[in-house]
Amino acid sequence: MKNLELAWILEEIGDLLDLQGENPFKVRAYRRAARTIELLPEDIEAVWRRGELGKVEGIGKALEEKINEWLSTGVMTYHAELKAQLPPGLRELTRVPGVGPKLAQRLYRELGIRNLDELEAACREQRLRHLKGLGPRTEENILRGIERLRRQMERFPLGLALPVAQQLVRALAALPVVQRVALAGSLRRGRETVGDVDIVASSPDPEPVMEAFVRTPGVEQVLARGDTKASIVLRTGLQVDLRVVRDDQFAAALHHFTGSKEHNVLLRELAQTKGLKISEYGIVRVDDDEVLAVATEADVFAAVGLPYIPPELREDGSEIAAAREGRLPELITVGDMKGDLHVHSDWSDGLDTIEAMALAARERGYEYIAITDHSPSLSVARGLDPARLEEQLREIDRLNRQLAGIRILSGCEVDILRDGTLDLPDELLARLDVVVASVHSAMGLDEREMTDRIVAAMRNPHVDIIGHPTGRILGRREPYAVDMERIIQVAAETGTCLEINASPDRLDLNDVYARWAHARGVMIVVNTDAHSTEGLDQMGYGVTVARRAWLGKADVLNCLPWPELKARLKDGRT
Ligand code: DGT
Ligand code: CA
Ligand code: CA
Ligand code: ZN
Repeated sequence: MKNLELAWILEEIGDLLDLQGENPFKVRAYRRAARTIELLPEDIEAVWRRGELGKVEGIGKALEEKINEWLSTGVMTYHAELKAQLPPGLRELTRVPGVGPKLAQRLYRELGIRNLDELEAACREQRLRHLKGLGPRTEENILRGIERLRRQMERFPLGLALPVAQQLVRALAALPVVQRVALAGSLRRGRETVGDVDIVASSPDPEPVMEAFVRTPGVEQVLARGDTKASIVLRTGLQVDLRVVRDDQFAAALHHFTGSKEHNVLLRELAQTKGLKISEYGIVRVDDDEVLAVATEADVFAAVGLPYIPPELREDGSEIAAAREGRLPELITVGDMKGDLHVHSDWSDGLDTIEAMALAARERGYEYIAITDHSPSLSVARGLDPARLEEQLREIDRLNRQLAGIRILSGCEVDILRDGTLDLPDELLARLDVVVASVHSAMGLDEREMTDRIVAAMRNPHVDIIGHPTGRILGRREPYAVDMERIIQVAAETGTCLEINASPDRLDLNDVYARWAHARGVMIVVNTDAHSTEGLDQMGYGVTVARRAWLGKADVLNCLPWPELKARLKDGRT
């Protein structure tokens, strides 16, 4: 699929037009088209071949021609020309908090600043304060923004890297000379951000594999290309490393390049005590230099007397001790999920009807799905007032009578107001199956106020779940100030569940907090917060976080069948 690449180009056009001070409607049109194409469930090339580009929402005549040119020639002249008109680093200036396109343009015109490094130098040399409307505070803020941006730019969010990496793996797997191919590195371990993507393949003939790899669509730069190793950088800035080995070396190589480094070091030490030497090439008995045959990763672990350790646990080395002592958990899998307890419908800011969401849940093998639309104070998301929520309850009743094979639970995602109260009356909350309470406003409260606010919500006898408990958006918004230790303690006391929000730009709780909460007796729930039927497919990201938190299916609320789930909810206990 070329959808992501095309979306990326359109997004860049939007940014470049914005930098040139173009008409905001035009700018927005490109950004909207980018969003549509990114979310399009179908391959854009297939749509194009049917001649139906013009039918896609937001693609007018002019854009259709540009896409047509790009799909048939690989070049979009308009994009190339726009890019040539501005220095390449200018776009990244607008990613600094507080630097919009207007300011970026002025900095370029008036001070000749073309990229982040030059902006940083200009701030340090106090040159910005001479521009009209700017002062020493601007320089300080920009410097702080650059520092934060640099930290974020070094790593890629899992949600961006994984689909691209899986596509590369599929393309390599399709080559006849490739025997086995798999993701490795931090991506396979499911870390929420990755430094780069690592792929391991086996083949008797690496050359054509390397050749195909460096010719991947969207490659901006080939960093290295050897007999067994190649590195590329994609236009999005994502680096991908590929190693190609002989098939009898594959398992050892996969294990090695999956890491983590700490895991590898400790495993090698353990191997040494058993007279073995583990390397990326295989396992050798030190006495007689005999090479042990390892066909799978399980064989690698078995060679040192350990059970298989899933990649998500291979992090700080404590997993090796746990494996030796037989304390490895049986990790949760996507197949264990019995339902989703936080999704939105078109009654608030979702795209699909309740019925469509329910049918999509049934298709995914779920037993239940809770519709949790927003509450009234979130008016931007068309939150439901009590009257509309009552109406929704009737609609859910009606659908439950009509649909077989899926149970629709009534619910809502109620806003936790600044003072810790909720914006729907208790009598109404009491009638819902599932109540998720979340913070969506006043995120700048100090730690004490924010913690008290969420604690108050957990003490409400109808609140079952705290949604996205720390409020972070990966790469865009830091968590709000909150005392998680206390939140976890009160969650345990009140029997409130804490959510792992599976949306890849949230992953909130993160793995560390989720593990910690579980250890203190808090029930975890993994929800997608889907705003469309496709959003339900993001469950895997949340399950990955749960696996990294060492959770099994008994630790996660929505692995329970409905009668048991009901009994665990607050209103079900009384
Ligand atoms: P990242 O890319 O920063 O998110 O993290 P990783 O873990 O993917 O690290 P990366 O890409 O540098 O290397 C992939 C794996 O290769 C790493 O997890 C373990 C293995 N590896 C790399 N360098 C070393 C090393 O110096 N010693 C050992 N034992 N293993 C290494
Ligand atoms: Ca990596
Ligand atoms: Ca790497
Ligand atoms: Zn939500």
